[in-house]
Amino acid sequence: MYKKVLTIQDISCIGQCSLTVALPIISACGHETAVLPSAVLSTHTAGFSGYTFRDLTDDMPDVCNHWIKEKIKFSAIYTGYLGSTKQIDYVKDIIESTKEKDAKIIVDPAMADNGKLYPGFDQNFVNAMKKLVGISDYVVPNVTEACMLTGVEYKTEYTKEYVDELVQKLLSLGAKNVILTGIGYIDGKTGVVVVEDGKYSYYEHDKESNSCHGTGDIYASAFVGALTCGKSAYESAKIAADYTVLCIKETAKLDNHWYGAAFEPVLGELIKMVK
Ligand code: PXL
Repeated sequence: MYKKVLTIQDISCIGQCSLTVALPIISACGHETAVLPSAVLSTHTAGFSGYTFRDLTDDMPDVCNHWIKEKIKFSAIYTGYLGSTKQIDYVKDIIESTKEKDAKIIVDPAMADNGKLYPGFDQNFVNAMKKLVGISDYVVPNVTEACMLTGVEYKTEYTKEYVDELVQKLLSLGAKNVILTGIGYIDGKTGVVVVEDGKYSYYEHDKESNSCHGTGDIYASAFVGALTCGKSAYESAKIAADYTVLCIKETAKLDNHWYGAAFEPVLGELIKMVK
């Protein structure tokens, strides 16, 4: 069935992240993709300096009211990088007013990585994000984001018990299902922990030696695309992981492509995987 997905995240004009990744990936999976930019930046904030940042928080109530007037509804709503703490309340209102009855709400709490918040975010933003996570059907954090949301200490080496604590605390925030990315227990491997309807599974795969910026957005977008095709959370998490690995391998072929991942040349592979 032809589904309508709304994604709310920033436009980084340059940087292969957020909307410039989500829109092509979800479209390639066969879904109509509506966008609500949370902010417009000249580039993303990781590695560039002097970027512009146009916060679109104040436009959101009018956008929401217009969509309510037009009776616009979505079968899935996926949020990523948001522009301000105040905006998170508006995003919650938009979700409540525009979701179809059985719409899936996917929250990627895109705010941190490698133990640190992205520039411009603070504890108030984290606290507001906890509330958005609380209304999600699927939350898709990396380990850093999971730690910030749950107050658990960030570690780079950990046990299954540590991961279990993160998962339980994310569920107690109100998230119905958890997709925890970047979980590796042994050298050379990484993977994703999926807790769907209370059932745990783990998809482990080889860890690529190069890492790229923007892979979290590629991962979450492919997950949303596959999930909206009717795949289970585990299947969607696996497809998203396999696709992200292809993107990282593609990027490794390039010289000095440091700011994002070359996801476009392998979109055809994603289309085959979600069919
Ligand atoms: O990839 C996450 C992301 C999205 N949007 C902006 C960012 C980042 C990560 O740094 O800076 C603007």
